[in-house]
Amino acid sequence: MKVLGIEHIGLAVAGDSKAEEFWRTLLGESDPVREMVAEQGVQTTIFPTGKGKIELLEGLDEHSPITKYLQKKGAGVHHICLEVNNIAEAMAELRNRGIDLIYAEPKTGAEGYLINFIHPKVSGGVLVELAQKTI
Ligand code: CMX
Repeated sequence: MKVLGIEHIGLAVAGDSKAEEFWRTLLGESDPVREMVAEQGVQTTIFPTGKGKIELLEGLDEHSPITKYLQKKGAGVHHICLEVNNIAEAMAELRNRGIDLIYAEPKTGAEGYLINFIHPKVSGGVLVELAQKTI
């Protein structure tokens, strides 16, 4: 398993928050990439930083993991995402080492990445996403 680096940090934000304006100002980026990922229940707004991205996440409905997170913990860091070169290999290797992933098979996330997650209960409190670039 090869970790290529931090792909992004996912931040849970409320739809009416000032978060986007803040990140636009801080990063000097007036045109972040927006994508709705219905399967994940999220609207994403992605800012490049040069090394790794900042991904703002809004919940699409009450079933969204982001809506649940905001209700429980409030706005803040929702997950960190590590880019791997081969997610199937990474999942097999982690399972051999006793680390379970949330999905049996990878799903397609924002920007076409193949993704899976390690539950915060397993990692010591942080939701960890693994992502493999496909495009
Ligand atoms: N970070 C840290 N802890 C978290 C957490 C997070 N992101 N999400 C939930 N938790 C904690 C809760 O606080 C709770 O802890 P306690 O038992 O101590 O109270 C526990 O985990 C269970 O919380 P829950 O609200 O019952 O949440 P679920 O177990 O139903 O779901 C999770 C948690 C991680 C399995 C679910 O959020 C999930 O499947 N996440 C993966 C998909 C996802 O998050 N998609 C959005 C991002 C997509 C993208 O980046 O494109």
